[in-house]
Amino acid sequence: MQVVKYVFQPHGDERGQLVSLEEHNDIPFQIKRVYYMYDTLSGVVRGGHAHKSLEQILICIHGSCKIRLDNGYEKKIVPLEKPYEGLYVSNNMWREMYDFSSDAVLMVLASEIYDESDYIRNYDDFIKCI
Ligand code: T46
Repeated sequence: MQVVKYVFQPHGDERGQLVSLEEHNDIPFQIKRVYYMYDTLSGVVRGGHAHKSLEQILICIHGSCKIRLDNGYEKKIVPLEKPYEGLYVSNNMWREMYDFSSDAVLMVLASEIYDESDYIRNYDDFIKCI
């Protein structure tokens, strides 16, 4: 499985850093939704599902966490700990987010608006779909 990690360009100066993300230039899809999670409790595992068509970029803009990706054949663990790195997560990819630091803010750029019918929440159903 190929892990696609984007390294964005920080525009740093004496005041600090700024990262700008433009759809199609920096992000390989039209951004229809942005959401983020914070105050994640120690030991929590989020996700545990795949999507039929949603594509996303996960950016841990503060703190750190780990992402477990599973395409049904292979599993990979990807640490996210830099605010200028983004992990591309395609459709048909089982994902779990875990090992959140207490200060972690995980921001997600999504190619579609929220649609519960796009979720595959049962692992056996996921395996049948791929
Ligand atoms: C994903 C991973 C990385 C909304 O109302 N709108 C939204 O856009 C989202 C994402 C969630 N919600 C509601 C639905 C639930 O009542 O927020 C609650 C928590 O959502 P969920 O349990 O799906 O969160 P995670 O962290 O398990 O998964 C999320 C995304 O849902 C999912 O698409 O890929 O982050």
